[in-house]
Amino acid sequence: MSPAVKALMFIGPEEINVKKSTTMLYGFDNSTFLVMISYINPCQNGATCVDQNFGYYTCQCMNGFRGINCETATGLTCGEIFFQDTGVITSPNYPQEYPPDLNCLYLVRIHSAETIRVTITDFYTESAKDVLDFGTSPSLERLESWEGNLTSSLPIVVEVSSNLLWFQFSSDKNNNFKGFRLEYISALGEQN
Ligand SMILES: [Ca+2]
Repeated sequence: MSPAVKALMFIGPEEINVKKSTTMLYGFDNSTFLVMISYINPCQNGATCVDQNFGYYTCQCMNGFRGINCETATGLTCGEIFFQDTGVITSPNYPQEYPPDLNCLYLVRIHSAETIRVTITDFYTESAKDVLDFGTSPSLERLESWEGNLTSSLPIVVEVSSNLLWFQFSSDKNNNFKGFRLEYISALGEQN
């Protein structure tokens, strides 16, 4: 929440896009009297505030949020629960481009498994914008996070001691790519 300081100029009819003022400073520059206003970041939920002309701004929302100030959670847009000992999870439309504004949650629940191995066989998303997060239950803590073009690092293998995995895939509003494909298998699945 670092304040951005801009010259007070013109407040037009789009008041909803004008930053809330918190501090006023006064000063002289030659013979011109300047009024400065310190602003707080009006963008919510981790969004980035981008200054526009005349004191206006826009918010670049984090994945999963929308609205002028990114105040609205979009909720889940897709997902699936997997119960089998082995399976394949892909991004929507794979290997075609995934849609924008995704917030997908995939769960893998193998009741009697002690370990599950995940192998990412394909991964290409927009760097820093379209992200696959990965963790295990009961903790919602993120264990891994992948984004960008990981083609040269494939396959990526992760083995965890858990019988429940979660993957959350989110994309922003533009620049869509092929997405991801991963396989999971438990020790039970390997014995079959
Ligand atoms: Ca994107």
